[in-house]
Amino acid sequence: RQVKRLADYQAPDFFIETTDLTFELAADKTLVTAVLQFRRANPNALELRLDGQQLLLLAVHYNERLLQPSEYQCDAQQLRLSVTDDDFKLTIKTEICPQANTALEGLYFANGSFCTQCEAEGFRRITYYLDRPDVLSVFSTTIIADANQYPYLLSNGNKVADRLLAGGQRLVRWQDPFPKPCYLFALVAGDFELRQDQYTTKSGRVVELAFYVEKGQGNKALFALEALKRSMRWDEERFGLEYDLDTYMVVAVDFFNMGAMENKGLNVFNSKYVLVSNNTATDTDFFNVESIIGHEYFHNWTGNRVTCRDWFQLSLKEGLTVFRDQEFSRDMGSATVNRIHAVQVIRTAQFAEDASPMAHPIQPQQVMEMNNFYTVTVYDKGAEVIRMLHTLLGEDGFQAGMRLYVQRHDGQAVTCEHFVQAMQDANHYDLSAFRRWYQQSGTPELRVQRSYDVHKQQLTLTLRQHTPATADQATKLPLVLPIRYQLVDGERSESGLFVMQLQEESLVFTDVSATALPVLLEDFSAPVRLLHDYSEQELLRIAKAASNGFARWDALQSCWMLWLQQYIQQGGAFHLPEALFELYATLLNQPLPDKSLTAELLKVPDYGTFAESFPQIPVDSILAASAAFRLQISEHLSKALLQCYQQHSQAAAEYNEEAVGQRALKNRCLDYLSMHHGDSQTLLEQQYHTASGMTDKLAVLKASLHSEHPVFESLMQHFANEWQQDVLVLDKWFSLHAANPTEQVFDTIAALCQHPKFSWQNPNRVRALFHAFAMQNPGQFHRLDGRGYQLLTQTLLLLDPINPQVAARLVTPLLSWHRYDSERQILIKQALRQLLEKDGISNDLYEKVSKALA
Ligand code: HT7
Ligand code: ZN
Repeated sequence: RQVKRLADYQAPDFFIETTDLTFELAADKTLVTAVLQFRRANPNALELRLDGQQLLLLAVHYNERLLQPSEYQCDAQQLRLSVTDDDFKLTIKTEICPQANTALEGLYFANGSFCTQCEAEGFRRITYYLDRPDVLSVFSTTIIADANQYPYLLSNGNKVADRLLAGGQRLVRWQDPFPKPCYLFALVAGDFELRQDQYTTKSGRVVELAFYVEKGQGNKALFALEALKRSMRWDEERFGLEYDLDTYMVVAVDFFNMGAMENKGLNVFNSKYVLVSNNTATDTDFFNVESIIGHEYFHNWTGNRVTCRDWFQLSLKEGLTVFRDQEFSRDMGSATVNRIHAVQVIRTAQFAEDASPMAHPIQPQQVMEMNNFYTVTVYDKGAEVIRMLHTLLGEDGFQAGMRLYVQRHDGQAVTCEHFVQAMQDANHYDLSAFRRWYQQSGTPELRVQRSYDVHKQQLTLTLRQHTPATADQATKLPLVLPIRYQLVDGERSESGLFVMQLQEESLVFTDVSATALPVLLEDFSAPVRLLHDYSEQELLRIAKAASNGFARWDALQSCWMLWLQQYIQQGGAFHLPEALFELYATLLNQPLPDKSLTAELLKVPDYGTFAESFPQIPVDSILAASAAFRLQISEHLSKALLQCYQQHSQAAAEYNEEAVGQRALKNRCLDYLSMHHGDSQTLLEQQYHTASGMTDKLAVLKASLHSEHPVFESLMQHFANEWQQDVLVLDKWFSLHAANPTEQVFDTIAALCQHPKFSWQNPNRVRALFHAFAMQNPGQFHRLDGRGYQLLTQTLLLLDPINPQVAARLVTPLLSWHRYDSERQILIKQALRQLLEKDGISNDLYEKVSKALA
């Protein structure tokens, strides 16, 4: 199997100046005619090699001449022909079968609509092409389809023709004035409900906004439509970037491999990230819709106008765009809680990826299947790297860098190096050492040692950084670490930024008392693991007193790790300290103005967070400790929890910061209260039946599941009856079942696979069941009889031939077998071998499984 390397990059031999596509759409047989105007870029290139997969080639014309099969070579991957002219036209006619396309890459037909997904390398499943992001072409698209069945025929850019043809067919033609790589091409055809609006840009351009959603769901798109307008305004105000076409279309579809896709002028979204209403969606769903709508919109500049030279540069657009969407979300809601959630992603999923066989830098150096590199490292660590640049350069310096980057590279396909260079040039700031973040994988450890000189009243911090070897890279070098700090010393507080460059450096504070406490890495100013020797008392002091909410939360996180270790050492005899209960009582009696933050502070970390602090994960101890911690809190604070619950039970049935915070706090209390089965039954039932929205309903189900409350079964039954027809809501029900911590889960999952709404072809359904099982049910997934691992393995064997991209994402929890005890290691490796031995395993799955077993 073939591996591609960044080091082997070569500029294209040919460019495609214009791409004129005609689609004659039918679900079983679509004809694609591509008229491609080529220009030679490399005078020495004598052969043109076009990518193509799963295509039936019908005819090739060179200029106007029909080529004979002897004049070209065509195999399962490429169409090759010799060319001597500098400028020439190829007309390529192919046939594809959209309804057989269950991989959902290229052009597929599902749920009555045609839809495309071309990133990363899906366009080659539509026609023979130079399917690489550094070939930018001006696209025109003609779509011909049955007028009744497919009233909406959409593609990128502006509509330039629309007419009825003989035989009930309709023809629509689109032109996109902006040259683009083919991964940004999109086509959608179907029958939808349309919601429209307008947005006037700061320079006065009127943009037509159009959302195409399933019939009957139009009202559920209104929040997304408003979120789009907020994104457009925000990007103008914060980044000075304005929209550039006259229309912006969003289509929501049910069958989609990921969250959404930023195709030029025609975003395609997983319906889960467009359709929300108070009744059917939780506050988290609303948050996700706003953030993903923003993310795809922000790509118009960071990704589309300035795109990637090759796929090794994916973080150029994704890291930067995640940074932009995080900043947007932060401006729309609780800044602190947004940061906490982003940091949790890094500390759990990203640190885990660094420790896994799939470890890679944000700019990967080699790839077998590009779809496997849409990772939390490229996206979220990539965003942290951009954030560090922002910290080093400040908002003004960062924006100056952005302006220079866009001005230099608009209309180009560039590398991460171009981005860093623009930041460097705009600020006259030497970023040479900083660049290492792009090529070095792994989680740096930053160890802090304190020493206090009583005579000089001087506190010295010795900082040492070390990045352990990763599966892909043995040797590591020191990195540039922007360390934001705050010194808490009685009434005095000093804050600043220390830029660490070397393996070991010192930070000295003078005129400070012996009890002065430095809070390091405020707001997680660098994506590292901080190792310190702070005592429980010191950490609780920060948790109580720090002015920065993030620092308070972070200190508590460190406390929880200490308590977990103590629990493991002492077993059931361990009791949480009185000081924690005092702190929690204060928070419950007088919540902070930011109630979402209060709810975060009151939370026992979840399994994934605890697990990530161990090189070898003590599954059973973590589960036992978490349950014990929750029980102790619920017992010690039952009165305060109930009071706080009651005080915050009247949140407005709206999505706004205050109401979201109230619900988060109330439902945190409910989660603890549900531990007392007898006392909480009425509370749970009452909240469930009188809930003014999905957040409160789901909170009841989660709490009763979490505490194995007998009311869970009957409420789940009620929920199923109520929401049978709404698949997005039903997905929540599937996931809850899959997270059932009892052995019953295996029979339930087997039964749910037969549910009329379950489909192996639909990624949302599959994820709802199996992602939830593997990620939210550690007790059953990691069973010592191997039943959990086998369930996932059998699922992957079935799913891989249907949708390799989704299968390869689901395999992730099996890759880190080395993180478990020897009994579990044997079981997981056995499961991985079963996968590898399967005939015809996809490249997607093969790359991950073979690395895990190497
Ligand atoms: N740029 C997109 C990444 C993507 C994707 C999206 C949907 C389906 C398959 C996909 N493969 C890659 C999404 C984004 O980051 O905005
Ligand atoms: Zn993106």
